[in-house]
Amino acid sequence: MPTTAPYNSPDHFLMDELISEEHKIIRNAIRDWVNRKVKPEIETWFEKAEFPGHLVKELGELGAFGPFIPVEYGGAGLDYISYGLIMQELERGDSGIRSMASVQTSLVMYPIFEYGTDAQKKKYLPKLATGEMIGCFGLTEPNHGSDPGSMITNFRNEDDFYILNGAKMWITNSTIADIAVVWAKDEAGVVKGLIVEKGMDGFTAPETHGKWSLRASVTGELVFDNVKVPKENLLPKVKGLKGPLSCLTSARYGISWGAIGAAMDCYDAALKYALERKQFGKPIASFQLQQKKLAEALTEITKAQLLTWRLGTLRNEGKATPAMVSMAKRNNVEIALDIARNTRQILGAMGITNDFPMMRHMMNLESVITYEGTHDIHLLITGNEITGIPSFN
Ligand code: TGC
Ligand code: FAD
Repeated sequence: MPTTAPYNSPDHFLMDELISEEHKIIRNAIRDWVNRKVKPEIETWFEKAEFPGHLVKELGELGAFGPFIPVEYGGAGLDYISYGLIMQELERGDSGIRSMASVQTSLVMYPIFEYGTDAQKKKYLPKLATGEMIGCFGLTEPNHGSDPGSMITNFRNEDDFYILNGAKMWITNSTIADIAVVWAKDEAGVVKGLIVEKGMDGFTAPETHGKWSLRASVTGELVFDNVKVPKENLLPKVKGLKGPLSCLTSARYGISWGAIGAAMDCYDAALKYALERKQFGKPIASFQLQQKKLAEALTEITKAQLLTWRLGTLRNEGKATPAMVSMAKRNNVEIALDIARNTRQILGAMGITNDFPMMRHMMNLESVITYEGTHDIHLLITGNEITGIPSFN
């Protein structure tokens, strides 16, 4: 059975010396909440394939929605290290909980804050920050995933409205969202963002079932059949693919921290088990092969921590490039998935049960390595950065 020993965050390179007292207070508050509210019940929600909706308001109270959005719009006005630490701790609980907060923060609040009118900011941001309102982000389509520039969802002018047609797929929060930030092409074929509200005629959001990953998160479609979207719902300050891609840069940044949280949780569970479980009269932690797995996990967690801390510092200074974010997202999700697989083996048969978190994290991370740009796409972004030659098409 899982041990009740307290949680010790791996900090082999004394990373805590690189963050402020305020950062530690924020991290510890989220960590404590995850320990009390997420970890004891997440396996049940995951097994039922249901999103723990009662946690949304609490996430809002904790400041997990829009931490870097200014206080005047309901955010917490924090820096990007704080945002990263919040994502790390939430994903230590479950990738689905972090997904909820990532989407709300980086894919809904961020574009409204960056590209919206003052009226849009005042109308939506404070309610999104408290969790009174839930948002989702529609970019991916049934036939256009890695290549969103080829999207066919479109809108045309009609009096005071735009008429929106098309469909989005694989959308986190779709069925529970009050608003959707939807990326669609105008009559000239230019990608623009629209805020579509639940209840608009012709807008439906069916749920996607049968996922073996992110089971404690809602995923679904967004279907637009001649939806009349008021013209004031257009995000006026951006056009072209850089609109949605800049939101992805923000979310990918958070994921690069989040993945470390999942890896930390697996490492912690495996270390405690290895010290308690005996075979051949000795703790299995005394066998070199198990020490190798633990030592490699700690090494990769430490490298990922250093990478994200530096990335966060650069993002605070406005110097983090999208290609840097891609490298960190790609690396950290890969090491987290490897750590989930390797630490699961340390537990032998016990590792396949839901008494321990490895299988759940492993299954979740299969989505995380796919969404927000697949593992392949992030490699190609790095290749493009090195050579100056895009090889996407
Ligand atoms: P490309 O010609 O390279 O770029 C078009 C314009 O966008 C700019 N740009 C970026 N801006 C900000 N951040 C980025 N990461 C950017 N990448 C590109 C670029 O400078 C250009 O600007 P301009 O001014 O010249 O127009 O575009 P491309 O069509 O060749 O695409 C390149 C590619 C393949 C890298 C891109 O399309 C891509 O990243 N594809 C992956 C798609 C993706 O990540 N989808 C994610 C959907 S949302 C999601 O998964 C949410 S999961 C949420 C959860 O539950 O946590
Ligand atoms: P495809 O683009 O069809 O790719 C299939 C395979 O081909 C991949 O291995 C890919 O790497 C490879 N490939 C594609 N192009 C190239 C290339 N040029 N060179 C080499 N290999 C290539 N989207 C949203 O808009 N909003 C959301 O909230 C959202 N939430 C999601 C939640 C979950 C649980 C999941 C699983 C996905 C979510 N997505 C969301 C969609 C996600 O972003 C896409 O799944 C992802 O971008 C990949 O698109 P695709 O699945 O269509 O795969």
